[in-house]
Amino acid sequence: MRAGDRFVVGIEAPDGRGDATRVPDEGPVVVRVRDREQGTIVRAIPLGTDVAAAEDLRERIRDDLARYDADTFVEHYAIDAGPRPVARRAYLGLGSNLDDRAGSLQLAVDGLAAADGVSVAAVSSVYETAPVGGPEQPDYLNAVVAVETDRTPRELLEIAKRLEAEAGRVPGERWGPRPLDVDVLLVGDEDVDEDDLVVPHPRLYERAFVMVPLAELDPMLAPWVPEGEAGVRRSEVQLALPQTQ
Ligand code: GSY
Repeated sequence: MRAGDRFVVGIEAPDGRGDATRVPDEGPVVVRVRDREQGTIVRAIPLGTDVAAAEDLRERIRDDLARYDADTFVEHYAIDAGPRPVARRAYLGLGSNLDDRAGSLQLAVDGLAAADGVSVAAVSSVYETAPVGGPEQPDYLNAVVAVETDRTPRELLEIAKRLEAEAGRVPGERWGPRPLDVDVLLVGDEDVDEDDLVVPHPRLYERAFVMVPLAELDPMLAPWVPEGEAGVRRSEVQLALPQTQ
């Protein structure tokens, strides 16, 4: 959980110098901290008419967002961040085509199970799949994991990025070979459309290497499943469902 990703800070002032319109009850100039995912105001600090003080405060809060973890920030600013979303089912796609492919997929499953607010509900079979897109590269092992989670899509993305880094992935060519890829495919019925995060995953329905394992976990989610689709065949590798989570 990174504080900077969960809150946004803005000034609301009557003369057009702020980020949004004024709310009359709270005075002319107000610094507001919003929950980034939900857009709700979690703290409003009225500053009278002092726009310069509001700008200073906004900068200080932004610095603290970058400096503190979310829990410290919430405590420091006496923020009521509201209830966590209820747990819902999410699906993550796993892929590996470098080094110890099976080991990397298992590392991802274990890492998901160990993450706060995530429990692994089911793991699909593992498939040996021909690479789609990118340069010439080795075949992939692919699987899909179902989790129960109260994490937001962005928090799941952060966990995914952390697991990829732990498996030795370094930023490289787009679509190029990688020891581990963890894609956030679906999170309940949430829709997210941000620069670096789109859920449902934008290429979900085009990719047999995702649809085939996803159909195994929930056939309703995979309306077309290319039985025996070229390039996707079941592997002998089996992933273990973590025992303690
Ligand atoms: O998007 C995931 C990485 N990736 C894969 C993959 O996981 N499997 C196959 N078969 N092809 C892929 N091309 C890319 S990029």
